[in-house]
Amino acid sequence: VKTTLFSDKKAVTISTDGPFTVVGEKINPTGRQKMAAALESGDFDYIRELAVRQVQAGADVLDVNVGVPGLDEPALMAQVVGLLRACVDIPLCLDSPSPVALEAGLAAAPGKPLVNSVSGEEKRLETLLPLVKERGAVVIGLLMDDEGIPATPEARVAVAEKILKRATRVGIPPEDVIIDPLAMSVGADSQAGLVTLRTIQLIHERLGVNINLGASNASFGLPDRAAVNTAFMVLAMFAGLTCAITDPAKLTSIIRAADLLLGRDEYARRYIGHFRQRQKGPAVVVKDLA
Ligand code: THG
Repeated sequence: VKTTLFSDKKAVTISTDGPFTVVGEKINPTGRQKMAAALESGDFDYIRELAVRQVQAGADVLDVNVGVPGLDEPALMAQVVGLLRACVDIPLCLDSPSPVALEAGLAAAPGKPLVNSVSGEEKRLETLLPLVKERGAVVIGLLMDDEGIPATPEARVAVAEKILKRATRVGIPPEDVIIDPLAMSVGADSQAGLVTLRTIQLIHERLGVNINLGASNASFGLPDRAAVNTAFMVLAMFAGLTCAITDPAKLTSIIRAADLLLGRDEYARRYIGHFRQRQKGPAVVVKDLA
C-alpha cells in the first residue's frame, strides 16, 4: 500500500515496500520546557531552527504539536503551520487531541497533510473523519477506543478494523488511513513492547496498511533512551512498521541501515545519500531561510 502526502512543493510516499518514512517529533512542548516557553513568548525562531535541523537530519515529514495549557491552541497551530510552510518544504503532521486545533491546522496547511489523530472512540470518529474527507487529508488511527487501550494484539486489531470501516464509510480510502498500534513505556510495563510488536505483525499480515508509531514513547522514564528507541525501531521495522514519529537526529542513520538490510533501498541509494548529507556538516543558518 502507498500513502502519498503533499506539501505545496513535495510529495512523500509512505509505503509497505519502499523506504521507511521519518516524521520529526521535536515540535512538541510535552515535557520540553524550552519549546513551551517559545510558544508562550512567540519566539518562533526557535521553532524554525528545530524544523530546519530535523529536515537536515533526515526528516521526511514534520509533526506539529503546539498544545500548552492556557494558550490558544487553534490560533497557535495555524500560526506555526504558516511559518513552517515558509521555512521547510516537506509535508506536515498536525498533532493534537483537539478537533478544533486540527481543523485550524488543516485550513492553514498546504497540499495533503497528515492528521494526528483519530482513534476508535465514537466521538473522535464522528467529528474528525468528515473533516479529513472534506480536506482530502491522510489520518492516523490510534488503537484505542471508548474502553481504553486493549490489552491484547487481537483486540487492538479489532479497533484497527473498526477505524478502517468507518473511514471507508465516509469515503476515505484505506491507503489514506495509517494505523498506530501505540507504543507504551516498557519502563512501566515490561510486556508493552512485545504487545505492540505483535500488533504490528498482525496488522501488517491481515490488513496490509501503513503503520506508524510514536517510537520515543517506549523509553519514557528509562536511562539511555536512545538505546531502547533504537532497538525498538529495528524490531518494529521488521514486524511491518512503515513510518515513525521520532527524533531524526538520533534515529535516521539506524533507519536507513535497517531499510538497507530489509531490501528496501536499491543500490543503497538512500543509505549513502544520508551519509553524504551528514558529511556536509553544520546546519545552514536558519535565519537565511526564514
Ligand atoms: N502516536 C502518534 N502521535 C504521537 C505519539 C504517538 N504524538 C506525540 C508522541 N506520541 C510522539 N512525540 C514525541 C515527542 C517527543 C518525545 C516523545 C514522543 C520525547 N522526546 C525527548 C526529548 O525531546 O527530550 C527525546 C527522546 C529521545 O531521547 O530520543 O520524549 O505515539 N500518532
